Amino acid sequence: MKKIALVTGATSGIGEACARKLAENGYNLIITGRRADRLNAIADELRALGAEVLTLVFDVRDREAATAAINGLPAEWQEIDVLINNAGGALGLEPEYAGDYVDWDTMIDTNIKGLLTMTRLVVPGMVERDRGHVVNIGSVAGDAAYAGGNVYCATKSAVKALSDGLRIDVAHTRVRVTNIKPGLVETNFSVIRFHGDKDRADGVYKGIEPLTGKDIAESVYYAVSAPAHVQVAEILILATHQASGSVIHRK
Ligand code: NDP
Ligand code: 8X3
Repeated sequence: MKKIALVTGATSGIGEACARKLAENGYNLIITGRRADRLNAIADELRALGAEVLTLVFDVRDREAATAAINGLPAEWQEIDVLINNAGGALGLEPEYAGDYVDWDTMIDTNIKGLLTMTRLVVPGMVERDRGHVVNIGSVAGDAAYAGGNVYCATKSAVKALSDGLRIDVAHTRVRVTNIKPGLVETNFSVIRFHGDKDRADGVYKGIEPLTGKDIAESVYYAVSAPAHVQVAEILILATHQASGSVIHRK
């Protein structure tokens, strides 16, 4: 029987690449996001790779909708083997004393509370079955703050703490927990951070070859395909000319 992976935020970037990598490697996929049209298009692509696919359209900030989606899974989709908590992003790059309240709340509600909700809904089944793997998409931003990163960095530090905490709480089971911490990955991330300003977003990746969603998916797959007795706790993946969240050499 094929394993089942649930990927949140699979309509774009890293989540989409993870879904594709897992479909290529024999997983069936539950893919989630807010954009139904994108989810359906990606589902068709994954089916062409041989996967069975279920799409769930909900906002991870909406706890009721998330609960209804997971508790309402058809019987054959309930035993989730891999949960990839990927949905999230950054909004703004203002100094902490000048940030936007709505941007702050959106990041905290999505990157921390959304991830926690999904963990709370999916992990009890993993613990009961004594198998499963939670992959949280953290960030180099969670290791140290950078200028203007303040709240986004705080949410990714929280992802590290929540990954470490969960790993402790499931240590009596065969459930594994991995925190993947990418550096600069060219996706829709910066376009969203800068509220649709594509030129400013392009500037983030100028003069450096950034990572791709596919590069991150390779690391995710490395962790989930490791032998059952091996728990990859964390992976920090940077572009070659990036040394940390704030040290980036540009040509
Ligand atoms: P994208 O903007 O390309 O993708 C973000 C995904 O998250 C989309 O599929 C989006 O789907 C989903 N999403 C966002 N908000 C919500 C929500 N409230 N409910 C449900 N889904 C949501 O960015 P990335 O692929 O780069 O980002 C994915 C993750 O990787 C994020 O957690 C980000 O913080 C992290 N990351 C990114 C890095 C980068 O440099 N790009 C580096 C390190 C970490 P939809 O709009 O359909 O809801
Ligand atoms: C995304 C990477 O360095 O832009 O988490 O914050 S960074």
